[in-house]
Amino acid sequence: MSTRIKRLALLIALGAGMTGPNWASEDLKDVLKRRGLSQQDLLAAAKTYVPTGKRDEFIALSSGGHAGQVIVYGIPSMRILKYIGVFTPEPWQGYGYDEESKKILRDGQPPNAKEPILWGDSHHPAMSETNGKYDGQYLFINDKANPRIAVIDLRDFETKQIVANPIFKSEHGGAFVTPNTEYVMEATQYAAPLEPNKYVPLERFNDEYRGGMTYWKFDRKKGRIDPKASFSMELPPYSQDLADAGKGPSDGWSFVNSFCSERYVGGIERGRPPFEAGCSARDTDYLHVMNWKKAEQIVAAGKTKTINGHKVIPMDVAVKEGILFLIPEPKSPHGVDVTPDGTKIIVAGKLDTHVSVYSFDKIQAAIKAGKFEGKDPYGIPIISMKDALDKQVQLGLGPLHTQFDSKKCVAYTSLYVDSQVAKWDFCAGKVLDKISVHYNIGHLMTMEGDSNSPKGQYLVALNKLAIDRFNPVGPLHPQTHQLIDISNDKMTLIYDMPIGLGEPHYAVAIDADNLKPGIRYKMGTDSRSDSPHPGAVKAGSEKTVKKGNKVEVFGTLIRSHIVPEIIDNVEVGDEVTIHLTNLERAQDETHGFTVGGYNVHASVEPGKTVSVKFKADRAGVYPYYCTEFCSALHLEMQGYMLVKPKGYKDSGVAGKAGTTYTKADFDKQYKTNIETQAVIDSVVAYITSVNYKSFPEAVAMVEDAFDQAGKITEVKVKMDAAVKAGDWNNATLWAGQWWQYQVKTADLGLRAKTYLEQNGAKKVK
Ligand code: K7E
Ligand code: CUA
Repeated sequence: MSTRIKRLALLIALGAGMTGPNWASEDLKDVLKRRGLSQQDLLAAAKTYVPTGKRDEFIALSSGGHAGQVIVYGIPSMRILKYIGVFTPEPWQGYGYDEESKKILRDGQPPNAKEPILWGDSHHPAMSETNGKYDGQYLFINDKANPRIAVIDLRDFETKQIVANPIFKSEHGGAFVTPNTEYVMEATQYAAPLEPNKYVPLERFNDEYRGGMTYWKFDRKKGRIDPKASFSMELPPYSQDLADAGKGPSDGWSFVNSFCSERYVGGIERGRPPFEAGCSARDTDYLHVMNWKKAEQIVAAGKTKTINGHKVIPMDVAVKEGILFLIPEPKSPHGVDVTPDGTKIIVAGKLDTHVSVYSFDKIQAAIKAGKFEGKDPYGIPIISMKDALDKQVQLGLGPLHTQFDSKKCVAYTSLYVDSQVAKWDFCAGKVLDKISVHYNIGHLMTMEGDSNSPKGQYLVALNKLAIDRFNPVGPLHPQTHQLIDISNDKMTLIYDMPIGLGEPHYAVAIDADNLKPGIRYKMGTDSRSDSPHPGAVKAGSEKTVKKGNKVEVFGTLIRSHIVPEIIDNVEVGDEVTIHLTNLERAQDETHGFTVGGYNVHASVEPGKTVSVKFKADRAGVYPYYCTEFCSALHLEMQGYMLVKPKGYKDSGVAGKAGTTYTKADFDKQYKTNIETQAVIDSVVAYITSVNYKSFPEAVAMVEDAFDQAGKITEVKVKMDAAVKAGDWNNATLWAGQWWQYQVKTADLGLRAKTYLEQNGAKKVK
């Protein structure tokens, strides 16, 4: 380096206010050394790092476990994008704090629950499919503790519906979808009487406790589950576990594992060995094989019984109609996964070192030939294991779940006890590779791994224990998702992500290009019902209506004011409903709303209308405000609700205004406005000098800027009238409002300008 350039570099460094060690001059080698990183680490970082402003290839939707939420994150960066409120209130999104979302939680209350259930044990998300492929439209997820299935619309990532299972007391085998999302499957876990709130002593377990599989009919047009068109198949009290739907050649069939086919009822306190002993005594349990397409016809033919308003195919009918079969499987199995080509069903048993690969063709051949090894106590025909098995492959200790690669015959199985992932070939029946994970892996997930055409590339290990992986945060450790590169023969671990919500059992990941979320709602939409909101109003039509003891406010939100700003016709004991429409069209201009002390909160995204409702049961002064830092004058986005005591009489004493203004104040504000206009003009000049129309993001900002500027005319008319009347107070205030619109216009204009400069906008003539 020449002395001149060195001196120049020094000058620049000093100019930037830098003293001490010049970190900016650190090169890659220095950083590796300082941070103790290996070449391997560097490679992993390069594979996962997503530079600022760039986006991820895949979007994962993970169960939020006990938090009852869905966690959305990007792959390979593992950056968390959102938590979606599903089974539990989520304050940021106003989920459970506004009327529309409260209704969803209310409608999804289990029939045997009295108090509102405020948690969920969410396990398995499932992506909607069209012809066996992820279509990016809907996500379903189950709640094991309070048998429920939720529907999330991926246009806005909002929960639209929760359906409570009418007959189960516990479930696990959901949500799994059929290849065209005709049905969302939900299987029981712990058997119980199917009627709600019915007492049956454990002694009658075999006769009156039942398991089952519910087929929830999904109405694609409405984007909702149709409970009336849904049905269940009654199953023996065998603790049904995980399930999967057939695909390709096995489309129309469904499979569910079971454990405790011993039908043991426990009772340590009765001097009996515990469940764990009695439920794993036999060598085998049963894989249930069920024909849902035929079941559909049986339901249509009315061969069902009705329990709690829900259609159920009794076991004897299922047996008689030939839609229910059992196959022995190594004891206490867990995952059952249909291969992408639909020809094989892979079952992994926690207590067996093998995975069992069943052949769908062989199963069908046995059924056709009527070749059974016997019947279970409920008369269900049993296909022998040897007649149905394609092969067993020894993988390691505690195999649980299996996922698939884009490469033919390649599968990945989690090994819980070994804390490993096994990569293996289910056609050749051999192990290809193994990698250690940290620790005790449950589910694993490949990209679009449940579809008929998985994408390969990455695998996420969803581990049960973190132990020593992260900075300690007390006895309750974070949950961990580990990202593994599966694009080569050898698997490599490339990222550890702690998740501060537990326990995230399963996740699904979709190619980011297959998702097409919106950025705003049609003006006045109730997002939870996808319909026009009756409380929506346009700008200028805001009103407050009082009928008897009901006060209803039809308000709007836009940077940076709430209309109305004063709600003063409320008396103690009145029921207050506030509908708010966000008039913004700009991307990411969300406003929030709350009234202190009333446990209400709304997140109102552009175009949305939301209602909050409460009983004003205390007299007093209640400030309300916007809860999202939406603009420079966000803090001023405020108002007052005044709740009068019953029969309040005003003393008639007039108060004084906080500040009054003179002509000099007006002149000063006016001058400022003229100067601000010059700034706006220069920004406009820049924007129109480049090809901004080629940038949709910039176009949206420019449109929004013009929206804001467009409001100035009306304000100026009011200002002029005040000037004419010599009312300097109002003239100054209206001039101030004019300036507010200018500030917002300038803010957007500058944002658009920066965007254009950073994205290489070109000069036009
Ligand atoms: Cu294996 Cu609920 Cu799918 Cu957890 S379950 S691991
Ligand atoms: Cu709107 Cu802050």
